[in-house]
Amino acid sequence: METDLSLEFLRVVERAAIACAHTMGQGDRPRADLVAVESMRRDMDALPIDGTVVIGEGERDEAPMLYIGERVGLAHKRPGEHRSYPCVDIAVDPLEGTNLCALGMPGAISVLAASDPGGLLHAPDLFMEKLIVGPKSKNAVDLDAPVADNLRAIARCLDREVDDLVVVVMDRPRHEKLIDDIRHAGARIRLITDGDLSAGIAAAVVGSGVHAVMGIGGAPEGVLTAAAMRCLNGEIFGRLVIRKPEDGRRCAEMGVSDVRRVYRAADLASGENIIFAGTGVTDGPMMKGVRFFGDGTRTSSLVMQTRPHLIRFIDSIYVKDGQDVRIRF
Ligand code: VTB
Repeated sequence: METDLSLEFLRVVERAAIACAHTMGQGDRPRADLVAVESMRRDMDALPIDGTVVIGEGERDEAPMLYIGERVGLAHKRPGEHRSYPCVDIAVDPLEGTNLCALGMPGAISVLAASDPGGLLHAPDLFMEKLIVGPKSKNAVDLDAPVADNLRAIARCLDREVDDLVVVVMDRPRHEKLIDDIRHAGARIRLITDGDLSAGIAAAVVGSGVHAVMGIGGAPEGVLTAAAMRCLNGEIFGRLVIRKPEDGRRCAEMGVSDVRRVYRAADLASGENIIFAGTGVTDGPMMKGVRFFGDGTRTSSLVMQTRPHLIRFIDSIYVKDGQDVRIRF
């Protein structure tokens, strides 16, 4: 896969973020999601790729666009053309944090990850137990260790006390014991209503004020987090949560044989060439939300790749045509 595709992917997430940012705070979740999906789907087809969606909006019968297995890109738009386009597997979340966008709350982002074929796990749409940490702590924690042990290990690696740590946890009844354990160990907690992917990215970046993410969230978001960790040298430990027999069957259909396996970033996103692109929809820890200023629109994004290894924080201004627009630094 040619990694100079990263700026093409940037445009895709920027435009999806702009599309759904118009719906911010309207309380209309389906619409917020739909406009992001439509935008991403349209732009994806203009890319010079032979793409396959491996993580998308759902199965073909439940999602009209960006369904798992959908072929996207110019290779499919212009099938008669005898040009070859690079084969790329794509994981998308056009609006990660639909609730956040619909309620105008912080942390909604538009994201995608891409890899050479086979480089992103085809994760079933189940829950995943997650432990996400930054580069310094990644070799000192264990998904099965007691929470207090992991917190002590992270504190040691970061050269601070446990009560200096901030752990992000999604505010859900299923996390009652986890939250108790973290409080008991003395660490601080930031409860979020949604969006463990954006919190996971923050955990891998020094200076974000987040030192770990713990708890159960979506498995597809886990794969996207893994792609980001590959670029940021952070780590995600993840294990699928099987709650009913169908979940096991679903895993088998998707080729997951060992459901108890603890995956790490390099298992969930194993491709040599990984690209990750995300744009803030509402303000978040790493990226500002979309700002409309009459004569233009400003976006804040993170575009990363493994080969060459490059992290870019990108501030873009889409300027309206035909006007004497002044650009502010
Ligand atoms: C999780 C989390 C996501 O939705 O998938 C969550 O990983 C859904 O969990 O970041 P619940 O079923 O408990 O609501 C997000 O928060 C947003 O997509």
